[in-house]
Amino acid sequence: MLESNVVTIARFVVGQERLAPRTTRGFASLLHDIALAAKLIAREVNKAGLVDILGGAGKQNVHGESVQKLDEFANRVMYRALDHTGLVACMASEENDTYIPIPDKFPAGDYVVIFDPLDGSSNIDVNVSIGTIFSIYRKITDGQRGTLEDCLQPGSRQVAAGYVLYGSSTMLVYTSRAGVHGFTLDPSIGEFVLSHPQMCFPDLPRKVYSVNEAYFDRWSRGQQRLISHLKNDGRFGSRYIGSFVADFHRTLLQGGIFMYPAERENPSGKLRLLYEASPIAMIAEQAGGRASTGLQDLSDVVPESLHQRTPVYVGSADLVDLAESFLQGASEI
Ligand code: FDP
Repeated sequence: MLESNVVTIARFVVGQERLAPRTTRGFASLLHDIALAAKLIAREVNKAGLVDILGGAGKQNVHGESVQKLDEFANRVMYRALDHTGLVACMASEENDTYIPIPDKFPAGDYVVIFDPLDGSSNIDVNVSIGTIFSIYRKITDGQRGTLEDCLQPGSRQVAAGYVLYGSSTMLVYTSRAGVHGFTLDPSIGEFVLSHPQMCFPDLPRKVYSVNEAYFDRWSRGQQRLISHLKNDGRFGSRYIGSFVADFHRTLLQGGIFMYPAERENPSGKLRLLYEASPIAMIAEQAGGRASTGLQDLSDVVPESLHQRTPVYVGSADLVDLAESFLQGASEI
C-alpha cells in the first residue's frame, strides 16, 4: 500500500479533472501515456554515459544490435506511447518534417499532441540536463482524423502543456489550466510523485537573467540596451545552461527571465514556436509569469508552419514587461 502522503501523478490528474475545463476523462490516460514514455526515455538518458562501453549511435552494441541516437529513440518512444490509444487525432514532432497521422489500423481520438522528444540534445555528450516538451490541443477540423490544420493552433488554445527534465532527478511538470504542478520520478517505485504543487515564479531579491551573451553583437540595439540595463541594475546575476528545459526550470523555481532573442541576420531566433515556445509559455502564464516574442504575447502567435521559429522572452511577469519596453519601438535592428 502507498504511504498516505504520496500522491502519484495518476491519482493527482484524476483529482484535477474537474478543475481543468478543457479536458475529458481521456486526458488522465493521455498524461499517463506521456509519463510512461518519459520513464523509458529517462532510463536511456541515464545510460547515455555508458555509450562508449555499449556502443555509440550508428554502431553495434554488445548484443550485435544497432544503437539508435537518443533523440531518435525518444521520438519513437513518444510516438509508440500515443499512436494506438484511440485518444489522439494526430501528432507533430520536432524530429519529423510533416505532421504525424494516426495509422489507419488504430482508432483516432480528439487530442492533438505536439512534442520535442529530446530538447537540448547537443548537451547529451557533456552530461548536461536535457528535456522533453509536450503540448496538447483539441482537434478543430471535422474529419475523423487530425490534419496539419489541427496542429497549427495558437498557444492560447492549448488544453495542457508540460515538460520532463532529465536532471539529477527526473521531473515532470505540467499544467492543464489549473495551476502548474511538478512530479519527481521516484526510482524505487517507478512512479512520478507530487513534489512541487502549485508552482509560481518567486519574487526573490536576487534576480537572474539567462541568455547566450556570446551573440551580443548580432542583437538589435533594443536587446543590447536591455542587457546593459540589467547589468547596471545591480540586482542581477546571469545563468545560461544552453538547454531550454533546464534554463526554464531554473527560472520557474528561482524567478528571473530567459531570453532567446532575434538576431539581425536571423529575425526569427532559434526556438521553435510549436515544440518549445508555446508549451513553455502556457506553463509560465499558469505560474503567474509571462511569455512574449518581445513584441506580443507568445500565446497569441498563430503558427503558419510546423517548424516556425520565434524569439522568446519568458519568466517573471515584471521582467518580461521590462524586456518588451526595450524592444517595442526599437525597430532599428
Ligand atoms: P540544442 O541546440 O542543444 O538542441 O532549441 C534547441 C536548443 O538546444 C535549446 O534547448 C537551447 O536553449 C538552445 O538550443 C541553445 O542554443 P545556443 O547554443 O545557440 O545558445
